Amino acid sequence: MKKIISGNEAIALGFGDSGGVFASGYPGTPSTETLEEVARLGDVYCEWAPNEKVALESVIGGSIAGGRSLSTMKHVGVNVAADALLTLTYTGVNAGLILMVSDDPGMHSSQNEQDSRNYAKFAKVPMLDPSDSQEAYDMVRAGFEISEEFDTPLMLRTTTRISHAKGVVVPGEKITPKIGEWVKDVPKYVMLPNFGKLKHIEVEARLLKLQEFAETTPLNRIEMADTELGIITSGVAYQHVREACPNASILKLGLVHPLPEQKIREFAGSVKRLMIVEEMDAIFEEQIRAMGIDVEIGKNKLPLCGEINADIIRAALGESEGVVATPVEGLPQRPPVFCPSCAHRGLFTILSKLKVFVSGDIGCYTLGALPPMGAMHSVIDMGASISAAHGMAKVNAIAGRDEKPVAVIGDSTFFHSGITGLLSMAYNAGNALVIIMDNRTTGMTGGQENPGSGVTLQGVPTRQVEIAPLVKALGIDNVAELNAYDLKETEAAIKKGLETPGPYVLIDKNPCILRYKIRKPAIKVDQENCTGCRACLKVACMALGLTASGDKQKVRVDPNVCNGCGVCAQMCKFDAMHAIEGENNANL
Ligand SMILES: Cc1ncc(C[n+]2csc(CCOP(=O)(O)OP(=O)(O)O)c2C)c(N)n1
Repeated sequence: MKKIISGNEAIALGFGDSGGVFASGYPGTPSTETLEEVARLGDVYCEWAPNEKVALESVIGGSIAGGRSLSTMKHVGVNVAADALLTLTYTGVNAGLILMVSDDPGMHSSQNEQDSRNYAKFAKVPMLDPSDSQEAYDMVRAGFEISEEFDTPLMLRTTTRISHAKGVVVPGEKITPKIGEWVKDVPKYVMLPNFGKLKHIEVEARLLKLQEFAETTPLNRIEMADTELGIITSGVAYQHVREACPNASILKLGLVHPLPEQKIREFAGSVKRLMIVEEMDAIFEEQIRAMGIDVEIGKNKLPLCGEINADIIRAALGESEGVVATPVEGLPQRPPVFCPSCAHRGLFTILSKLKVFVSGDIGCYTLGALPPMGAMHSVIDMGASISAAHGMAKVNAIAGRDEKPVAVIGDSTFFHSGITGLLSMAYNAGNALVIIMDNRTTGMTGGQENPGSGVTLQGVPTRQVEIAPLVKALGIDNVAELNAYDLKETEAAIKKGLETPGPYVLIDKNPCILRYKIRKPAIKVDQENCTGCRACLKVACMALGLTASGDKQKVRVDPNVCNGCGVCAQMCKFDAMHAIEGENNANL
């Protein structure tokens, strides 16, 4: 039966239909919905891991135990899982293993713009790159077969447009899961140097076999048309090529590593001009040029950064001037902001006031870096807030500077990779204040469960990991609670943490209002008392605005947006903002 589904949904369905047994991943846009969809299938076991390395290692175990396994993550997640991947390529698999990785060209929702095709080359593993939802589905099914036939993990790469755009999928026949033998095979799975050396030779031989396979597999196909222009492409770029150059001949690569050299030579020899259209890095182009093939148009005309579209391709061919996006004058700026009544707002209001150096992390709280808060001064990768703050404190001490850094991290990020940084701070006698915003969810990626939320991906109640005892067990003596909705209390707690020598941890346990659907009555502004001083606007809440009142502009609250946290009211020195009677808005 035909379905109209996204690439992520198609991959989940393909996994279920391929007899998939075990899936594990960590949320990250644009990959997140894949595992959520696997959970919705209902008949396949899946789970959120605390980070991508754990996810990949868990599915390695699943494959060794004989079940077809899938791991899902965003591009930067592969950096976290790379240690496992780079040796998994040596051990190979028992049952098929697919690592799905979603790239984000254009950085719609990421801290960098990595091209995961580099990892396939680096790890010497096959990679498939679908161009629509049907291919995403089919490539999961083909991927398990390739993985098992060649005894290799396989990477399935999507980009944002493939993961999120919907298309028609006609599913194939469902395979009932067959769990294979759980075999003890020391030379295969124990990567001591002696076994590893032999395995490396096998990996190189496997790559040659995969190259032969690449020449004949229908995953790579030539669509011959006008021979004036030939284009080599893959993934979503194929769709843009079809739109921009409907008459061109195309070599569409589905298996993007390793490349089919003979097929590429044959194609290049049959067209007058050769163009390579690939988003981000010049991975095909470098390899094809190294084959001694003349490429007329590639990264000399196409961008290395951001997404490609049909206009950009036409411009590279000299058929149009290209479209330069010019911002429309006079539109109001709408930067991303904290949700109305998010607890992060109170915290950053105070951090901004105290003008401390904030070593930040990745999550909703990263918005604390934006104006008017401007209260986050470094953000690198998940978990870096704590370890970087530790390094800053050490150098500050050497330099004789008396300033203690503040690290801010969310619960999911703390579980992901903050724990080891804090362990180092305790062990190495560090001196930073660490604030853990434990909103009991992975907010930034849409509110996924995590080890602190008390529920699994499959909706089953489970052990809820408490952060305070964990922090104490890591060797931190000073651990206190914080209520970021109470500005005075927050300021006092932060000052105490800064004045106390050594590592100090504050934990805010206010739940995410969006994830837990917390609703409170709106704040009202007493127009008589409001002087229009705008102190309340410093909390950067989208429920607040200005309204003309006589010759003044006074503050108004949009009751449809306000969620009654009362943080703005605490900024008012003129008693002009009140919670609706009978409600204690400051304690959600
Ligand atoms: C290595 C890596 N994996 C995944 C992501 C995607 N991601 C961004 S923030 C985030 C977690 C945010 O949750 P939390 O720390 O609890 O903060 P919240 O958004 O709830 O405030 C995730 C999974 C990423 N940026 N990097």
